[in-house]
Amino acid sequence: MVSWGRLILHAFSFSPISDNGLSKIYTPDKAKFTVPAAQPAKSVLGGSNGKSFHGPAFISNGMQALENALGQHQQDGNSVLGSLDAPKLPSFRTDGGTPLPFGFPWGQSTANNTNYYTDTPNTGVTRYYDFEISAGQIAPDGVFKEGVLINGQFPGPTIEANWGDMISITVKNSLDEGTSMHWHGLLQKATPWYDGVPTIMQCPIAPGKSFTYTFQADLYGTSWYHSHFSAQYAGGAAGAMIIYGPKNVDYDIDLGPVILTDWYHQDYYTLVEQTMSKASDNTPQPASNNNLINGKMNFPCYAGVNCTENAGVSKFSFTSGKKHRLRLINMSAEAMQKFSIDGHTMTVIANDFVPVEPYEVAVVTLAVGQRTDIIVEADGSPTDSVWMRSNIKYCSLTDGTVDEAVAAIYYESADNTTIPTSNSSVTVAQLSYCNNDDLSVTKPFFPITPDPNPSTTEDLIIEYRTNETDFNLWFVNNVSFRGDYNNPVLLEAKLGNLDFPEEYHVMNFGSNNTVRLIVYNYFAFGGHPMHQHGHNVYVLAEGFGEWDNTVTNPGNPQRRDTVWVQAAKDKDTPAYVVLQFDQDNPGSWPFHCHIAWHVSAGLYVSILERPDDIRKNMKIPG
Ligand SMILES: [Cu+2]
Repeated sequence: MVSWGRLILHAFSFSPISDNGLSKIYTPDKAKFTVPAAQPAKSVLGGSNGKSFHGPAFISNGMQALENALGQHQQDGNSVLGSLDAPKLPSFRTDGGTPLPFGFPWGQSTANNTNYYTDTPNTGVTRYYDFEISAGQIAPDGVFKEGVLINGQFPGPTIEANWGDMISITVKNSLDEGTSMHWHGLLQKATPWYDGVPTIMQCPIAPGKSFTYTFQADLYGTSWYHSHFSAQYAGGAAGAMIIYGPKNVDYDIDLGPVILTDWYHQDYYTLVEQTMSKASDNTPQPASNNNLINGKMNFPCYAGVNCTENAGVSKFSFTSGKKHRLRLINMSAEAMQKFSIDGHTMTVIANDFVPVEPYEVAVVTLAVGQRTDIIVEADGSPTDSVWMRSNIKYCSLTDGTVDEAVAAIYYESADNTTIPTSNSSVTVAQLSYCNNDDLSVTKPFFPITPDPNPSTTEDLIIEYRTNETDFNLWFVNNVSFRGDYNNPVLLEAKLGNLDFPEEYHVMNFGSNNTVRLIVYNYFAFGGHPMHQHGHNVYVLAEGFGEWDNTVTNPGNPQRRDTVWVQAAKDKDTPAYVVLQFDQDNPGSWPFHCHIAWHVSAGLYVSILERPDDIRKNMKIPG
């Protein structure tokens, strides 16, 4: 239900059909709603050969030790993640002439004395990386497939920088199709042309060509980078990006990235074709075959699959009595990940790039694109071994064979080949609750009060419909996005061309100081992780039906860059989230669903912010 009061107000304050892509007073066309094709019946857990395996890691029955049948290189190429050899992370980088005023690269800034949106330090240091994107054979779960690799690795290399460093990355495209790389969550305040999105601010990097992105690490914490070309990242073209900064909580050991990925045995382009098939073909959305932690999991191999049993799960080490930081990143194509560690509670210290007042959870929920940093106190005994788990059974599309990734955690005196026997105390109710932590508990550590009276408010209505040519597409306010690789929005805006084809779905918010977006999801079969480029958004409220104007924690609401909007209750009762951002970053910024299949089918808008500034002041490198 839309808020009629506000829409009528809009009708008086704007021309009802404006040329800025706003205020078209759109109401959902419920008669056109499409019900997605039914998923095939799920396999029994473990698949047709499940009786040949035991335990949550699907170890073949003869095996009584947790050993990796495939070598690290066969599983994940050149990646070192997921092995006990993976390096622990430092508090910050000290190489490359890092200055340490007052003992830290960022000087006297702390987590609670500095607004990181306005006061990024300048370290004067640049971190250089060379990435080559190429196709290559990997077998993360023992099933061999051609992945899209970065420097021959899956997951890709971990970027490490200090807050305030410059990062310069030359991306060489050795694929036979285009590519581009997006640095998820960074604001790109000085360099909006290096955000890495084809059709919005750059042309794709052509096969055989290179492109250098140079930008500042303007926020700190845990994030990732990924190809923003088609659904390439679902084939593997993604990695962790760690920006060291002030700590909001003390801990002893940084275990580094814990990357959670739903996994598909088919190539990503086959899956995109599947999602884009004719509506009358009644093809279901792709279902994942497995789930990975740091690029590893076993698969219960069955006849007809090119597969190695006991391929290997990831292993981590705990030191008893110490506090460990784990940097959880959901790099999935579709899955909402429900993460837990048997017998251990977790303290959340950051969501996305926003440190929060610490709070305890039994399960961490991460929608696609989201990150959560946790502290886990190793309060077991020195010989303990326990399972780490990430479950996708209830809130995601799986084929049922494997619906939970596991990894082994070994305390310092445990045998590193022991099969843990720990059990999870997480309940089905917790695993089937398909939403992030309540907004009332997620309070940013550095408080900011948003403008209670935003300059403009826009409703965004999400629908799933069959179009005139028999394709099932996502619509936002009656437009399904299609971009043009040759005419990126930012470059057009620089030229003063603000008349965009409707399917670019440019929403020109002009020079408004603050923008409020009320996002209504009318799709009753799933939610959407909505990712805002160029900003952290305030998350003011969420719920079902019509927003009652109540804001959660109005003095300091949750902020993040990827916000889950739940599934609608039914076609008359949408789910909503109320978001707001300050227009302090001139540029063209995608706001899109991060589910790979949804963004491919049009769930995408381009927010054009301060086009006058872009035209007059922006110096875009040629
Ligand atoms: Cu979506």
